[in-house]
Amino acid sequence: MDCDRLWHDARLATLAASAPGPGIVEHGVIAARDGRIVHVGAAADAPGFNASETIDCEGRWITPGLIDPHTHLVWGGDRAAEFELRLAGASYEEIARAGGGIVSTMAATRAASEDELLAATLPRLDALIAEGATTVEVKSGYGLSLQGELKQLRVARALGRHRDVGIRATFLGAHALPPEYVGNPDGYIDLVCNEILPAVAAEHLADAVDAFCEGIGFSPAQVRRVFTAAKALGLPVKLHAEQLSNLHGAALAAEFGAISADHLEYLDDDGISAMARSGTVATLLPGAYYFVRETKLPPIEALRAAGVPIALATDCNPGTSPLTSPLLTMNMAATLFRLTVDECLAGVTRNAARALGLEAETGTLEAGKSCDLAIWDIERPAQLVYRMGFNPLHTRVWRGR
Ligand code: DI6
Ligand code: FE
Repeated sequence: MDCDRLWHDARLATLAASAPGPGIVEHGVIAARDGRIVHVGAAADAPGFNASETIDCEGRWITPGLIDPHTHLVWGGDRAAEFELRLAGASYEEIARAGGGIVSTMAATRAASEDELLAATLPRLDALIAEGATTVEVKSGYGLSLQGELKQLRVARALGRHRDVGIRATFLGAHALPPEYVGNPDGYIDLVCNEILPAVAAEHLADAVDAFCEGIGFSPAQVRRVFTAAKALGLPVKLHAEQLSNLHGAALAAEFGAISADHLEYLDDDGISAMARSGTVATLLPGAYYFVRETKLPPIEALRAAGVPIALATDCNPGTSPLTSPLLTMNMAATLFRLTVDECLAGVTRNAARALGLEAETGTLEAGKSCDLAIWDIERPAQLVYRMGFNPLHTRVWRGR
């Protein structure tokens, strides 16, 4: 078999859905051609290879490249002062209602140029990449105006030209109410649906549409309008649902065939059944749970019982999760949410791909998929979840390189 590159003497965690657990293959090989995996499996069963380049992995572990399926990576300014207010006793919701929070980041993001935003964002992206991320979702939602949202999404797209990483951009115009529309949230939703979203779609700046369904965000009726507009433009939807309260957002998302519903601490049984029926991924964000000192756990056992796939993401944002570590995200999911090691691994690979609608493209080590690999200096996969603040990445491969 002809190939460009062949990795051998590796231990594989393929994460293939057809295999039990993380799909372990001892003495494994992976062959790639034109950026795609053309063969993966045990060396003993492999065909003969004619490879341009052969890489001896010396027994290291290979997993799929990691996927961070929920970030707000592009923002201007900083919220460390708000963090100090919270340490002094103010709650996240109090700060938001007092005009801080998301709206303060909006002001700083509007004030920054595209180049400034790009320069502020690249170090955050680099931190994800340094831990083996090969695909990262990036949301808008700090512009909250036509020009502001377009600017943020253009920066998200530019990230993929400045780094070797897959970027999925998500339009989150319905993230918070901008000051111009205080008292008139439906007027802002008109702007989102009738002006911003069509402009975003015309420039192909978004791969999906999201909204923040919450008391301090938008109502289910308003989200429904955004989703209806997204569907009319052929864009898949996802939702920030049940983070701080239960507005039955997950069920609404499922009704629209959402690829994911995210956060979900206050998710109820009806929401779980609806997600199971629609195949909507539950994207859990333990960094936000930790950082806002939430105490209500997402209903992990019920999600498991219903067979809802669970993905994990950093939710990297300046207000509730200034986290740029997929590895620490896994550790938090295990420690705080009691996910197993296998669930954590699937959460940042196979299920994260599904949460982005990329399950045919990446997220597992299988022939036909993009050759996105993370090669680790570890003795067993549990070490990726177990340690805190330690990065055993040896090599990262994106699209075969
Ligand atoms: N939920 C969150 O946790 C972030 N956005 C959202 O809808 C918070 C964003 C921020 O505080 O800046
Ligand atoms: Fe978020």
